[in-house]
Amino acid sequence: MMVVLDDTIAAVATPLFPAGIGVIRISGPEAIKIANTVFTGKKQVLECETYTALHGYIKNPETVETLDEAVCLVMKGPASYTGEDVVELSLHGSPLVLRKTLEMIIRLGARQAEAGEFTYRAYLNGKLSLTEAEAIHKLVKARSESGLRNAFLQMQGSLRRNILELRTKIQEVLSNFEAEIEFPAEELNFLSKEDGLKHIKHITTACSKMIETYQLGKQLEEGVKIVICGPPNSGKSTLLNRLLKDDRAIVHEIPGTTRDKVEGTLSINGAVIKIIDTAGIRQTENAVEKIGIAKTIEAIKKSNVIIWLESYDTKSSFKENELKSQVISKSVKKHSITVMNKIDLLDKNERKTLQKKLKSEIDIFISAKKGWGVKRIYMAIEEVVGALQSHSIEGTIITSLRQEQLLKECRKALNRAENGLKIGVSLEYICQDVNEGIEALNQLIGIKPRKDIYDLVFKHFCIGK
Ligand SMILES: Nc1nc2c(ncn2[C@@H]2O[C@H](COP(=O)(O)OP(=O)(O)OP(=O)(O)O)[C@@H](O)[C@H]2O)c(=O)[nH]1
Ligand SMILES: [Mg+2]
Repeated sequence: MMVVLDDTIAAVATPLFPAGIGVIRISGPEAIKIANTVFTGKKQVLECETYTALHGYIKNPETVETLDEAVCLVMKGPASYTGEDVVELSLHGSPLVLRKTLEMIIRLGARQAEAGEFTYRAYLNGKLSLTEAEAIHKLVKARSESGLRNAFLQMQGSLRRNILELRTKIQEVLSNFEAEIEFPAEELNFLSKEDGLKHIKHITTACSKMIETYQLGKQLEEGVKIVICGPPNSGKSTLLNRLLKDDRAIVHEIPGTTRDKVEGTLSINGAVIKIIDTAGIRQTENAVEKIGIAKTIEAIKKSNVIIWLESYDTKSSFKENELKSQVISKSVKKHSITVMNKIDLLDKNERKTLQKKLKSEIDIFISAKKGWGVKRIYMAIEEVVGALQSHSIEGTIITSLRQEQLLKECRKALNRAENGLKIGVSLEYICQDVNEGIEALNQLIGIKPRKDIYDLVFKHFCIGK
């Protein structure tokens, strides 16, 4: 996108559907003049002090027709969101009136803002860093409280601070190496090879830790995915309905009822949880069921937590036990909760014997039909989510693919430097690698950013942001 900062942009900043109020934002050198023409209050907009709100009316300057009652807020640059003169007109939220008013503003010389252009200008004018801009986008889009909290932390600059710290550490290593190249004969106290290696290792570990938080950030934002899987007829759909308190999935005594994935959303402690019911896993010749099972395996791969549900009456054949261990072993890095269902079919003594026998294999015994033990499943989910959330409180979490890729670039460059040091490559080459690491971090926080940064970061914003 071409950046012409001497033009004035405008957009409706609130969603275009009937609402209490709707806001039109104008930014640029002509913002105040244009607002003065469309808005008539007790005072001229031109005479307003910065950060004052005026009550008045939106009028068509050509026909003098009054369109709406409004409040006009004037914020003069540089102390405004974009750093330029900004006017926000709050109207009643009629989409038609908002659109007509915006059209007038555009006829008076403003240009329709592109998506994210206000924030892009704020960034170009040094009002916020790249990572803070990304955080604003996340904040507007956040669907869960944890996602919101993380976006807010990032907006306040915590990610930027962490990256800057990391960058300082790399720069220290670099300047040591450079000094050694410059003054090879001097008996100065440069970083020894061992210490250099130690520092680099430290930095790559920090990069890795941040990279790991990407998945976590995504989970908190999009929702933690929990898949219910297990043999056919074990009561998976019954459990889904029970957890959602809704008749979402078809329950039937015929094994192989569920073919497509059935999903529902829960909110536990402010986190969004997506629960997915899947086709029962077994060896089958039925073509449709086979597709269903393939979908189950796919869902397991994409999930964060699996609930393996079996029931004491679905006598697992040898093959199915094998399938179970395959599923569980595929999920070693995930949280898995193993559950035994239909204990209502047993009497008290049988139940006790079964629980004793399967103590090491099964985490929770339930009856999905009667609702017994289901609270313990909620508790287990709560525990997993709590663990995820505590991470987000402890440290900053990266939330965009762009951030993840640049951290990986940094780590890769430093790994090269590390290997080079180990095998005695000359320091000039090592410095090149270290420099590349620094460059990746520069890109991340927007120091000397690439030309396509608008496409990478701002394009995804909504218009008016
Ligand atoms: N007695 C008893 N029956 C249950 C329980 N849970 C489910 N059932 C019954 O078991 C049968 C299968 O239940 P579903 O929920 O459809 O099982 P599923 O695992 O989704 O089965 P598929 O979709 O075929 O893989 C139905 O007749 C349910 O009513 C339970 O806790 N106790
Ligand atoms: Mg089912």
